[in-house]
Amino acid sequence: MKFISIIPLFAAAIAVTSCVTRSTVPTPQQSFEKADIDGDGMVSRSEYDSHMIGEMFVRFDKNQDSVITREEFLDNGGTAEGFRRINTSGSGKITLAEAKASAVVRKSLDAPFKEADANRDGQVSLAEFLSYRKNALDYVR
Ligand SMILES: [Ca+2]
Ligand SMILES: [Ca+2]
Ligand SMILES: [Ca+2]
Repeated sequence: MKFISIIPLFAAAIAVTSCVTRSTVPTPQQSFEKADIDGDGMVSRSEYDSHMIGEMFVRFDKNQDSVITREEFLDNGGTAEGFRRINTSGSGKITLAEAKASAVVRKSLDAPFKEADANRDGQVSLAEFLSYRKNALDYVR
């Protein structure tokens, strides 16, 4: 629970994407297909992590320079402590590689993944994904 409070928006990441006003907003099905990197029709935990972290990264990186500064991180509701823990290099900028390698970030996805994986088989199916996304949207609204 401690990890989740450090990066509050990660849990709602799936829902948030469709609220963003952009011409390229994917449908939930397109998001699922994008997340399913190996195309086997299921999103594994590592595919899920990769996809979510990528989505969140884009959202946090307001000026789109491919790094997240402390300011950008805090602007999105992150904490200074969270930033320090993810920015393991201490450079003051989080890269996508750093975010994906971060145990803190991955840990913060435990709860949303478990929630999405309704039948607990360790994979998220399209049906589970759509259902989770729908519930998450209601929750966010
Ligand atoms: Ca897959
Ligand atoms: Ca940036
Ligand atoms: Ca499942």
